[in-house]
Amino acid sequence: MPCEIITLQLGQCGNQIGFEFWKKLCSEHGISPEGTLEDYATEGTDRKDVFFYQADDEHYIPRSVLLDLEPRVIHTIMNSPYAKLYNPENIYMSKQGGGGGAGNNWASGYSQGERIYDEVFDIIDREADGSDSLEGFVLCHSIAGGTGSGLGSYILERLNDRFPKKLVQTYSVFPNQDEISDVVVQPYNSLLTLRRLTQSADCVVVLDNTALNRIATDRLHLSNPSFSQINSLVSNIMSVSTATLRYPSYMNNDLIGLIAPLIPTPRLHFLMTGYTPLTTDQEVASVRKTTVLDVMRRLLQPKNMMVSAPLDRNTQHCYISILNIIQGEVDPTQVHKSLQRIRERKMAQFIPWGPASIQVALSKKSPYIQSAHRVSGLMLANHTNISALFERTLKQYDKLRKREAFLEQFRKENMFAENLDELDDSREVVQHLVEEYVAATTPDYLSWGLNQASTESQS
Ligand SMILES: Nc1nc2c(ncn2[C@@H]2O[C@H](COP(=O)(O)OP(=O)(O)OP(=O)(O)O)[C@@H](O)[C@H]2O)c(=O)[nH]1
Ligand SMILES: [Mg+2]
Repeated sequence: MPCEIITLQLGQCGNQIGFEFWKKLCSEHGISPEGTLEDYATEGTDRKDVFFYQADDEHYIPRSVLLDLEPRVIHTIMNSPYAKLYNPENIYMSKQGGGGGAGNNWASGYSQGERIYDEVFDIIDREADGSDSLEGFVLCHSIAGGTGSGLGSYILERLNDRFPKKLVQTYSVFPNQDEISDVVVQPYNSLLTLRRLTQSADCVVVLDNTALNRIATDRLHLSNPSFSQINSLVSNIMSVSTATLRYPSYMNNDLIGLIAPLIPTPRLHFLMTGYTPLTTDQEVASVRKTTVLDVMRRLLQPKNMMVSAPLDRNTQHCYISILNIIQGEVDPTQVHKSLQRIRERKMAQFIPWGPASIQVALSKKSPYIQSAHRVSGLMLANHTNISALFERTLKQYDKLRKREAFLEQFRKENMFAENLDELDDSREVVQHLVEEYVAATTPDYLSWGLNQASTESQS
């Protein structure tokens, strides 16, 4: 069962969410911040080797590469109790450009990628060679800044050339739309990154800062949530969505087994997530015994989805696929009954061109962590209205582009010096992606796809 995964964390956001992810994995697997096994964590049935490897002295090391074009965030990690966890050879902070980052400029991040290619891929190749059965890569980044977006785009392309048979999954943070950003070129950065996420990734888990902030404010009652509060929601999503790999049972125990059923056609590979119950849902715990049906029902409520796209049922938009990862004290016979109830009540609207089904994975969870809830669930959903996020980016992009605003910074880089074709091409790819999601709401989608394929091969 080949299922070793290398994590690449890029830029401020990528490294900050990566840091929280590793913290969480350590606590779930009983690994200390120095990488040694805690006394209470005698060899269990979990699979630590998916994300960690063991050094000669047996201590655990994350199969992780930390990259940034400025040193601040990685320095913070190196001054934390987890400093000794990481392999220092896997940390790359650029000295190019004075270590000043990519200044929120995709083009700068991308061209610095070209310059540091050898050094970065030395690390990635060594890590790949060191694993016994590498299944793929997980890349963590934001799409709106300069490093995670630009360097991230460059690395996605090169991973595809260099490891064409390996899976590439990303956890991609989309910017908060409710806050006035000081990054005026955000729509350019996002659009250019979305092109690579469409063309060079196998699966993108969308982490939407707009929705995460709203959930933290409205549901967790945090006023002005900090990144670290938001990131604890994120690390929860990341840990549960990898739980079936780390605590394997008979299904979904490798990355391909997890994502293939969710992604029936290659380009529609952007997933949204939902989680319940949130830690402050105490009302729930105190009024009844949570059941699988409760959890699955709540996962179908738009308010529990961590995405800022309307999911109401009065539109043409629908689910392409759903995987619910349920943890806790679950009676497996309840699963079947719950699915039946959901079907009878038509609680979820599915595509008209494929099997409409909710998959359920019952996952073990860490024996070392006390949970306040009997049953909890994470939903990974492929829903056509994820395209609302891309449409929003297109709209914002068009506004800027019409005024030719803030393009000087981009023109400084080779790629944009002569013309702006790269922007136009990216716009076309993203526009086409939106159209494909709309087509997926109709019964003719599969023949639409065939037509597209034949026009593409003619042109
Ligand atoms: N959820 C979350 N979002 C973050 C975090 N840090 C930054 N962001 C978001 O990421 C975007 C900015 O990207 P950064 O990751 O800071 O930029 P970078 O990749 O370091 O690129 P440069 O600094 O421009 O070189 C904004 O939309 C922020 O809201 C974080 O820790 N958590
Ligand atoms: Mg940065």
